[in-house]
Amino acid sequence: MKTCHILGVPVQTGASRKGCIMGPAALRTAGLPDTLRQLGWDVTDLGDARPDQYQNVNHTNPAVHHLPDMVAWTSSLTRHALQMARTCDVPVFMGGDHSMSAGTVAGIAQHAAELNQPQFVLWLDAHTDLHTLHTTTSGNLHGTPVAYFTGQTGFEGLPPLAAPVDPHNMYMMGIRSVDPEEKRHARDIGVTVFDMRTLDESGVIRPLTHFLERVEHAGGRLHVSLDVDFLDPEIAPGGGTVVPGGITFREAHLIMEILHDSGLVTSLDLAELNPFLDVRGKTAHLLTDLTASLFGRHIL
Ligand code: Z70
Ligand code: MN
Ligand code: MN
Ligand code: MN
Repeated sequence: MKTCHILGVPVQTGASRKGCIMGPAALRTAGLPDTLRQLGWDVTDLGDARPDQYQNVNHTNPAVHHLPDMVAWTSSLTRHALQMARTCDVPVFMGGDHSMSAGTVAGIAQHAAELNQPQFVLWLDAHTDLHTLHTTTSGNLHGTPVAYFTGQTGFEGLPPLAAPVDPHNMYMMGIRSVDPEEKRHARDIGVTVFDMRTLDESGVIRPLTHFLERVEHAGGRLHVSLDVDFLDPEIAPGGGTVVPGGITFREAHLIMEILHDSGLVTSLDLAELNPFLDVRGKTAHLLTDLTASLFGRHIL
């Protein structure tokens, strides 16, 4: 039986609106661990992680806020993710705002380096989250994890990375809100972005299949990071950032089913669920069902 360890990550200080702290509780209430058990997985819920001891860290960009929180969460989550990756088949991280991924991906990538396998990341989001501490104008640190774990400069005070993810192994889908500095950064470092125009023109299957063939060919490990705002706000109202024109219910399930069939996914983040903004648990249930599709639920 394949094993899955689940960790709650109640962090909300990376976002502008409070509420993601309740994300792990909402996903448990929606039945995520039991849903995966019913699909035949050996599931262990590790409970919620805590941030490490807070340090005094300041930054020259006055917009940046809650940097000590991100530092404390990143060091804690890097350790947790490494340990989980060593001890189970597929770690799942229930956030929490997307700043969580600075730590989860850093730890996951460290494990891939131990195994001498390349780490790939599929970033499912309306945003590229490619700011550094210097380029962010909102100061919301959930807009920075990708630049951090790909090893970009401009993260003074954050833990040094043991194994940065190669930007060439980083694919993004659903992108439809990118700040000017992030555009420059995405081009400069060579991240592959399938924006909404690309998905409208070619559908979701072709870009995804192309990506999965690359992962398979390279013998890579695959981390999937799912931000609630990847999905259209009509089907996923429980997110803090409303960006119209997102992925539909059917596209989202299809993506998860194709990912499952590939057999390549080795870890998962569920980020940015804000139960305070959700409507009768709709988004928590949708994330649970999408995770079920990723873990092998079939219609027939
Ligand atoms: C914008 C910023 C962001 C998520 C919003 C938005 C960042 N680029 N990320 N919601 N998940 O503020 O830096
Ligand atoms: Mn995000
Ligand atoms: Mn986003
Ligand atoms: Mn490369």
